[in-house]
Amino acid sequence: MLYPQSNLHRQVIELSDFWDFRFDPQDIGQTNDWQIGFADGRPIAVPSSWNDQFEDGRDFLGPAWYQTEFALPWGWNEKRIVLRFGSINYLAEVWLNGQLLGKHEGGHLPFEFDVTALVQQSGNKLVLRVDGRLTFDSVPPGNVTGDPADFFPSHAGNHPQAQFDFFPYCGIHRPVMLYAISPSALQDVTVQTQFTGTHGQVNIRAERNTDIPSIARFHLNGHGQHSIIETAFSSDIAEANIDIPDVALWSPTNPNLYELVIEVLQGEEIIDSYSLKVGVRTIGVDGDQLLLNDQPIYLNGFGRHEDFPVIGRGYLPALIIKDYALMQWIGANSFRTSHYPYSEQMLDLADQLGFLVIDETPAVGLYFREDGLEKRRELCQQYLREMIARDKNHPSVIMWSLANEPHSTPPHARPFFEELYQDAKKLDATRPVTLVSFLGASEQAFEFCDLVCLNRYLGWYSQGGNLDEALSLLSTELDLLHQKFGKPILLAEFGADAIPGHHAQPPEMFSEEYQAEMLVRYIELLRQKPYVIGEHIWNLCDFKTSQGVTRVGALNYKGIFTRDRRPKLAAHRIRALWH
Ligand code: BDP
Repeated sequence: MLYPQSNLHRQVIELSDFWDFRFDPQDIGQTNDWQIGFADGRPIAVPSSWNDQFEDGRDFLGPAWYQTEFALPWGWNEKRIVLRFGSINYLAEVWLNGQLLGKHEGGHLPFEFDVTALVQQSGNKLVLRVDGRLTFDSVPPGNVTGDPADFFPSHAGNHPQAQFDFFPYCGIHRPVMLYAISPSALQDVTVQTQFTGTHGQVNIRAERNTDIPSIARFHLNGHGQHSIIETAFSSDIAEANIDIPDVALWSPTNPNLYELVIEVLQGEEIIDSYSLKVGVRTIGVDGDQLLLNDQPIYLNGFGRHEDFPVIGRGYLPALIIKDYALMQWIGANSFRTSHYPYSEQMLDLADQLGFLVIDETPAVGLYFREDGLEKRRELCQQYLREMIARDKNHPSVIMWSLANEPHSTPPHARPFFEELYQDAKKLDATRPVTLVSFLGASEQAFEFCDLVCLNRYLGWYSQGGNLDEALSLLSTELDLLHQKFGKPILLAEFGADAIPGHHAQPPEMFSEEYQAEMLVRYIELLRQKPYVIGEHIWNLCDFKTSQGVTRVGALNYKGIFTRDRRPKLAAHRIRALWH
């Protein structure tokens, strides 16, 4: 899926603004024809979560209604016009001028509709019904009833009820865009790269929805390279392999990017053009190592969240810049998009700044009771397809994560994830595929995943306050896991809550000293294990979650920065280790 862009042949406008909004607790909107337009709306900022914008409705998860009006810019006649939503949590239904365009389930991933036949020059009325309610068969799930053993550890008593530990923010979270392209424009581009010695190669596949005879012209520029290659479309596909005799590889220390421009020509006329940044790099697992450009790479970084006061999970460009500044200051080289795909801009900057990203689907807190399993399977497959379609061309994305902490002990969890693993490999054979688990040796998916990603909180949820015992257990477990699976291990989460300003010497739980000591001692241990390929601290920043007895102020305090991005003691200690 191509991110919209503006150039001589394409134009994009954003509909981000103040829209009209209504909560609909009795779910009467559809029967009262709100899809045509509704009265008594109040203003709301788009994009942003709705939860923290008002004095009422913080814990209300839906349904709710949005509406706005728009006119087309000058010159869009005879273009294909597409309406694109970057992320809506969780279920969106969309009407344009009273006509249903369609539905999309699942937040954090984009979807779009061709609106050419429905859109007018002016006075267009766009209406959305957004439902953030979590059900036992949604992914991620919420309001799961039944035997807690099926989904331990559970967040069942928390409010609002979700099967995961972050606030279930709802609403239109990323920009809404309207774009115009030629009816025979490019629909998709896939770039894969490889190299031998100093010789690089970029393989490009361009796709469109028509078989009108056309030529694709590929330009690749940068780092002394100026190539132009032309190939005729064979039906709807055109492919090119571009050689780079003296390649500037992409890596965290040298995030070299080339500029690829693809033009589509009908006769002499250029009818479309699309540009993309390309980083030439390879990634793979070999024995106990993770190899970037055939060299072992060690990941130091974080599990994170898209989360900030007032805006919730809404797109906030300055926050993206700030988080990269903090990660650069501390010396991180990587992060995981726990527990859902982050914005496209986050990945663009990872490409540019040289961060390695484990891209995770929204499948957090999955459980394996039979009821609803088919629906959960379809949603997981859909999310995986959508995530790979969106993110496949980013050099920064080095791995796909199928899920976080599924409750995957039942035997049928194995074929469930094996199928997803195969799907991921079919969609993209160039990246390792993993799953992040707390189960350890009993995680069935570790048998076929390319590497082991483990979450551990010894010294916190167990062995609380007793770091000597915690570290000794961790050491034994890591060795056993390595013996059993024979794969590299990433400690994908470890951490302790620290209330900012709370101190204790000797260190005690919840103090900044305890958090710092626990993280440093974990890292010292991990560095002694040759098969450990990385350490991802949980979490970069404190973040909002549902209310419950283990979450003071409805925050998870495992950040080594506060929610407003100030360092705790641990941040300074980790910086000394990572530089
Ligand atoms: C892990 C989860 C993460 C939680 C963390 C915690 O993967 O989402 O926030 O525990 O308890 O199990 O802090």
